[in-house]
Amino acid sequence: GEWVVAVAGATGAVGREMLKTLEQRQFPAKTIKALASSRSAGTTVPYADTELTVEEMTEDSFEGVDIALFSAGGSTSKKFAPFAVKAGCVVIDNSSAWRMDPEVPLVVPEVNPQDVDWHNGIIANPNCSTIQMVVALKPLHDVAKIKRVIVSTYQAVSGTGQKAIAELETQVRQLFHMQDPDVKVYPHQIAFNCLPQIDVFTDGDYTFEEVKMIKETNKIMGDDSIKVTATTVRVPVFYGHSESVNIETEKKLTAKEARAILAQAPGVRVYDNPSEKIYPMPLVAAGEDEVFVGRIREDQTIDNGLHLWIVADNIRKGAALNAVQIAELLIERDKVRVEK
Ligand code: A2P
Ligand code: 11C
Repeated sequence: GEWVVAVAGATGAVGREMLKTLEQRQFPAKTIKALASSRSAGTTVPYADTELTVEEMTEDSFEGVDIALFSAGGSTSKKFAPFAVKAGCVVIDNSSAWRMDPEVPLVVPEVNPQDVDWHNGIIANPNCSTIQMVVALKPLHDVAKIKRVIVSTYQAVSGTGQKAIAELETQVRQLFHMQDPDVKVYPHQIAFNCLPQIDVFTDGDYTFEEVKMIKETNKIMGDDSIKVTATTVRVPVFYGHSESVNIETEKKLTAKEARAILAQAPGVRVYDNPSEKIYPMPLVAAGEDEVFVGRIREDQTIDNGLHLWIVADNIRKGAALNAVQIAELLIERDKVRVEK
């Protein structure tokens, strides 16, 4: 391989999947640096059939690095990404730190690949629940122009990271043994429950996760006229976010037409055969690359409306895979450099 790659947050849920994805897609890496906090410096993480020794991320970690995949939290990105860019490295950042910055492209390769061209050193990877939704909506928007989107999500705990995966596991075990569950990561017990709060509450009593879905959709689709409203819910699932998505389009689309469009769409797998009880579920999508779409049907309460049920692996297409695809795009479009 040709490129020196760093994974910042290599010990986390997304960082580990980034390493796995780089390997599986045979990314042309010459070397890979695994970076995390001082807490895990000296430990190892698996890569291909070897182990990489984790180094503490510092301001000097990026000398000689071409591409850095960041997934170490927003404040860590804010602090370290500028040093990486100064060292001439292109940062693909999975946190929410830079996404709405007008100088930073927000990219889903199936939707807006051209936007990588105007980066100034940082490219943002969207929120997982936004990514899977826009992969399915863009091909319908191109044909029928989406006017309005109403989405409700059913999001897995892995979206919160390693500690939330552990919390659901622990709570299930504790409840099975008639013990009081430890509630640390989420504001309420997550085992056998649903929490209609993801992230903090902001303006108008929307949560930050809901605001992200709204704003990021407009930025990625390059169309502020699409009206989006969202309710985001955490459910006791380990891997795979599900979304009930209702759209209103300018031009009429039948369910059959929508199915045909989606069947041709990059990154989408139509998984929709009600008579055989075939529809997307987290247990179907987990570990897969595609965005699964099913339950495609016409909304009978309006003239031009459709219902979709969209499921994807939030750690994979929702995070690690999308970031690696952006890195591949940079190489393809000859943009692995920072314009000075
Ligand atoms: P560490 O394991 O050393 O704490 P997750 O999303 O699964 O919680 O993972 C978060 C990732 O971000 C981990 O790899 C974690 O490393 C890393 N991280 C958190 N804070 C920092 C920091 N200040 N500097 C570098 N890496 C960090
Ligand atoms: C979740 N969507 O499932 C969040 C995780 O902005 O990248 C990703 C948070 C983000 O909790």
